[in-house]
Order: sequence, then C-alpha cells, then structure tokens
Amino acid sequence: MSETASHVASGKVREIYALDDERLLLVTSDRISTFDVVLPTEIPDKGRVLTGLSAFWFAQTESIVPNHLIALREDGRSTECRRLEMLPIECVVRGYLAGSGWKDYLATGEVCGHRLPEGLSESERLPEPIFTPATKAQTGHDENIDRAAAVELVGEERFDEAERLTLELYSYVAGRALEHGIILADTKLEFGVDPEGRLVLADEAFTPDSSRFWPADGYEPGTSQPSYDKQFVRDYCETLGWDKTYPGPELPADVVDGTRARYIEAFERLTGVDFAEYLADPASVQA
Ligand code: PZK
Repeated sequence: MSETASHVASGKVREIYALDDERLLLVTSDRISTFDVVLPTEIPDKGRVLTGLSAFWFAQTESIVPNHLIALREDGRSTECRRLEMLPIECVVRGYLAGSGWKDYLATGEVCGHRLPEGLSESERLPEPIFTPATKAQTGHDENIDRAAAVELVGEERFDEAERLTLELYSYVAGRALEHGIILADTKLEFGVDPEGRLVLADEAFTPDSSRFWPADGYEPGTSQPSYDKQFVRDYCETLGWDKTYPGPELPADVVDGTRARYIEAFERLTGVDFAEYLADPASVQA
C-alpha cells in the first residue's frame, strides 16, 4: 500500500483498510478456505482472479445498480471503494437447491418462507430464483431469515428494493455464465446505502467465494454437484480423514496447480479476457 491506512475489518481471506473518511481499500489474498477452514497453503493468483471477476461484473452490471468500486489497483488484488452504510443482511439468491437451502427444504419444504413444490431433488433448478436473505453472524454461520425478519432489520422499502435488485442481478449474471458453461447456482450480494440514500452494490460480487459455480457440463440433479473451483481441494481433503477443524492440511503441488488452473479457467470463460492480459493491465476487465 502506498498510503497510510488503518485496518478496519478482516474476512477469512480478505482485509479492509480505511483510506480516508469516504474510501476503503479491499485487499483479497490468495488464501483458500474449505469446509470453513482457511488452509495453510495459498493458491497463487486466487486473490487476483476474484478481484478481477468482481471488477468485471461491477462494470457489466452498472446499468442495473451503482456499485462501490472507485479504482482497481495495478496489483490486480486491491480495490478502492466508496465507504457506505452497509445493510445488516446478506442478500442471497438461489436458482438451484443446494447448501442450507437444500437442508431447509428437506426439513420444512420451505426456504426463507418460500414454499417450494414437493419432490425437488438436491441441486435441482428451482421453478424461479428466490431471494433468501440471511443475517450476518459475527462468528459461525449466517442464519437464513424470512421476509418478516429481514423487514425488521432494514424496513419494508429497502427490503423490496434489495430483493428486486438481487433477483435482477442474478438473472442477468446467471444467464451470461450459462452461455459460458458455468451454472451460477446461488450467490450472496451485499448492499450499502450512499449519502444520497441510494442502494449501492458493495463487497465482492459474483466470485466463486461468494457464489456456487458448477460446471454446466455434467450437471445432474439428485446429488451434490462438484464445485467449479474447489473440488480438487475438497476431494484431496476427503482422502485424508481430516476432521475439518483447525489446522487444515497443507496442499500438495498438484492440487494447488489444478485448483489455480480452475480459478483462471473460470475467470477467462466468464470475462473473455486472458488472465495474462489482466495481470499486465487489470483495467482490461473494465473495458
Ligand atoms: C464493509 N465488510 C465486510 C468484506 C472484510 C469484511 N463499501 C463498504 N463500505 C463500508 N463497509 C464495507 C464496505 C464494503 N465492501 C464490508 N465490512 C465492511 C468485509 C471484506 C473483508 F474484512
């Protein structure tokens, strides 16, 4: 970093610093987590892939909603962002039945108050995408909440606006991804409010860390789908008999290389930009 910046927050694999009263610096590392544990081995360039994908989708969705991105730095992994008043909910949209949505459906036939048809299979495509907000848990897991609980947190007008934007963004990006052989099963968006009271898309957006990416090739409902990016890591970890508590295992070179290649493949398929071109000129994803 060139300026003095104070640390504001840490995510599992990202850091936020304050640049001044109005601007934050978001830095995405090469760390990887699996089964909710950050592993001791990094995936080279993973942070650049995620930052480039976010910047790409921010540019592509600017006509749907404004976003917090001010500048993508030359290192390809840091972004200067507008500081916003963040909504206290995670805006999740699901087009397919996976993860906690599948678990909730099995237990109750509903996901966040959306009653779904009977007899759906794991990973099945939903009749239409559903907005399934969650609370931001300080530790542990986010909790799915229904409309009434979310309205309690943000108010009815904000809820309706966040729902509408989240569904519109998902439809647009999922359609684009599918054209390139990637199913965007679900995604988590975060919105903030700017000083004029407008909703602004923040955080990272449509990255493999904030979304479920599945290869469309071989998609088959009835079971869990392989992750586009992390499947080598998960499969390797499953061979170890590791109990999925800290510390996680070191990854061997072939797992690192295969995983890195998958991240870069997703980046190139979705953006149409060679990753080498991104490294040489990060702004290439914003053209
Ligand atoms: C903000 N987070 C979560 C993300 C972390 C923590 N534009 C913004 N304005 C104000 N606050 C935030 C943002 C954004 N984005 C987001 N925490 C604060 C978060 C990444 C890494 F450590």
